[in-house]
Amino acid sequence: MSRVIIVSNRLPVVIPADAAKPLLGSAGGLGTSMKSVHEDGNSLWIGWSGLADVDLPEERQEALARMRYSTVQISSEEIRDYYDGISNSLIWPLFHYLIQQLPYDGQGWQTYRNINQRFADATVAQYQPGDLIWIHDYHLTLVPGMIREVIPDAQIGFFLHIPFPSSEVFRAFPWREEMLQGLLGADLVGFHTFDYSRHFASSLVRILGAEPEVDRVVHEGRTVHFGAFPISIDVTDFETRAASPAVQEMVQKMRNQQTERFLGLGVDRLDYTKGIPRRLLAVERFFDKYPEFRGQFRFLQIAVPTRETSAAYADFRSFVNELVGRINSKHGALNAAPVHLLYRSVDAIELSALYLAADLMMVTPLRDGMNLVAKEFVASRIDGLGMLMLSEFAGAAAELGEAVLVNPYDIESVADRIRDCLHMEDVERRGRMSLLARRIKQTDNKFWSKSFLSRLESISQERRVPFCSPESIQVQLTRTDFKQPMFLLDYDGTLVGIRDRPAMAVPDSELVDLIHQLSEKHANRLWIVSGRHRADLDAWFPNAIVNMIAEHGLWIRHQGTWSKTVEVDASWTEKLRPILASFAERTPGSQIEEKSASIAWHYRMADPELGPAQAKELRLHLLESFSNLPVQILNGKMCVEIRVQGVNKGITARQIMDRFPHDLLIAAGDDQTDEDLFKTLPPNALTIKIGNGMTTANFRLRSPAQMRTLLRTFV
Ligand code: GDG
Repeated sequence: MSRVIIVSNRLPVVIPADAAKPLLGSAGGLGTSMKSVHEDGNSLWIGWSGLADVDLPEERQEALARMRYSTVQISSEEIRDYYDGISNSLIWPLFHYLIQQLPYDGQGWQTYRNINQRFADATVAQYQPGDLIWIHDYHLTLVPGMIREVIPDAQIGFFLHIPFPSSEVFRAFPWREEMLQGLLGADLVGFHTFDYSRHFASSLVRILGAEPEVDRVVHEGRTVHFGAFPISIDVTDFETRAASPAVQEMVQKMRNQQTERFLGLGVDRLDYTKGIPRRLLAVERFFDKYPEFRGQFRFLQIAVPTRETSAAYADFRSFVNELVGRINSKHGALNAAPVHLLYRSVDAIELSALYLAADLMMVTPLRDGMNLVAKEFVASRIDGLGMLMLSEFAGAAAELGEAVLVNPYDIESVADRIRDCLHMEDVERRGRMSLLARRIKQTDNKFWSKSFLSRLESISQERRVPFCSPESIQVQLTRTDFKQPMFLLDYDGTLVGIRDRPAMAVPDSELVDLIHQLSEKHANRLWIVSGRHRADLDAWFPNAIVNMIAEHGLWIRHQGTWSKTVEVDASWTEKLRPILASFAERTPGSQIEEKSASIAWHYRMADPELGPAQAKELRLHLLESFSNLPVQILNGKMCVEIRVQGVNKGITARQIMDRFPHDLLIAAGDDQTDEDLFKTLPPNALTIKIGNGMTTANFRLRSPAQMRTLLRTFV
């Protein structure tokens, strides 16, 4: 396996400010899950030390280097904008669907950019060819794109540890395009669940106008893959700890001290996404409805301090405290409080003992990317007992279906489910827990990291044709001694931009002049090679000096006269017309275009998700029902075209090339029909793809404007 460069906001160590004190391991989802990758030995971890405005002493730096950690420095002012501001006050609540938590100004984006650039620079500085780069989480969404700019061939993976929200929510993010562009710098973007992956694809369609498939999208000539890679825990580690004498003794002690029959447990960072207030309200409601459980059930909430500098979190803490006070005064007795809130973290032994001692584990976040506590609880229950209550809104719910799933907003029902869990028969409890345990054992954290990294490594290194400039193509040309260049130029998307309606793509006078000048200077060697109906091209270039191939090669206009290249039977269009008409009817904004030997359905103006979905269905339908007809189905840009077989741009271009002498071929195009042309040209031809997408061309330009710049040099 190649070396892995792990890049995350924080390094997984706590570095005491006092240089004399030793480094400590830090708890937390990301750190523990990536631990196995780092422990395998062939990796380097880049991250912030956790100490702002501190230059680490040399011995510290050396100790970190020995552990293969490399630090990125961030000042406290930058932390305020990049970490507390954009990352935790804007992206965190928005991605957890808590739009009302967003601050009004959301300042700090420039700092977020700068820090992302710093992480990218630090990675580039350490990079060696062959490395796999794995970037983590919402603090660093721009880093993939920034690294890609400098190392176009790098293998870059990105994993998001929080949910990716529905595109309807994501679109509220002020720098949404920039963030998506940043993420698309990766080769593989991983999420916890298929839902998040689907939301991401939807945002690509709606915000960038991209055309993703279910697990990939072509972006700037590269295929970017995305998908679900549910994170997990070190199951064996939790099982072993649960069986250890230290934990077993502690469990015994807890049970002996407990006066109530049942213990309920919550373990979370004290974050507003974790659903602690509603969980407490459900416990209150449970005591209201089922008073027989007073003195029989105690609920212990471990609330780990988090992001304490933020005002929102301080207010939240006092709100939770008040709630606990209210419930205890309502349902408590002189010597017993039914709810116990511990505002601190516990050590690993205590945590395992609590997981084992609990009769009911309540994991009821309002939203959670995955939630590892749920998995840790299951792994710790080596006795096969206890019950997990899990929010439908945690990513873990997609995997842990045998838990008691609840809607945390439905307090009444959560209260009822608490009672159901406590009353559950042991047979059912053991049945559910053993299925859960088996599942998480099969897919532990090693499985997670391996499947992500091997997918990243195996993503085929398809031929990458990067964007270049017209000038760099010219530089290549100066090395060629040519006198008679021949031009084979597609029209839509190559000489003019793609328009919403095909009829709007009229050439401007600058283009008409350019084509006239080139046609004059290079007589018989400039050809517009288009899929358009000949009537359109006739109307736009009436001057007989311009030569053209229309309808994908079916018609040729030379010196103003049209001739057909082959005789075709197009009676099959009769059969297709009603089908396309029904799709046009069902897809507002789409339309049909008819040519002599083809018929096309355009969906450029349709809804950006409905259009492509209908196109897929239409293609399937055509493949199933018309496979016996002599037709070919083409996937154009936002268009499905059915044309007669045996006619394509390449076949007709060959006739032209044979007929008119030339010593250089320059062909340009933007879609699949132009690939037919590129494929038939000799290897020394200069082929140019305009825009994104797979291609066999040897150069790629960004836009028709760049193509025109190149053509001007031949006038
Ligand atoms: C983010 C996403 C996603 C908690 N209290 C103590 C303690 N912990 C440990 C738990 C667990 C980790 O912290 C918390 O992980 P979660 O997954 O529950 O939540 P986040 O911190 O919000 O993590 C989340 C995760 O990233 C990974 O991708 O699952 O959805 O929000 O490991 O055990 N550990 C100790 N004492 C405590 O008091 N020792």
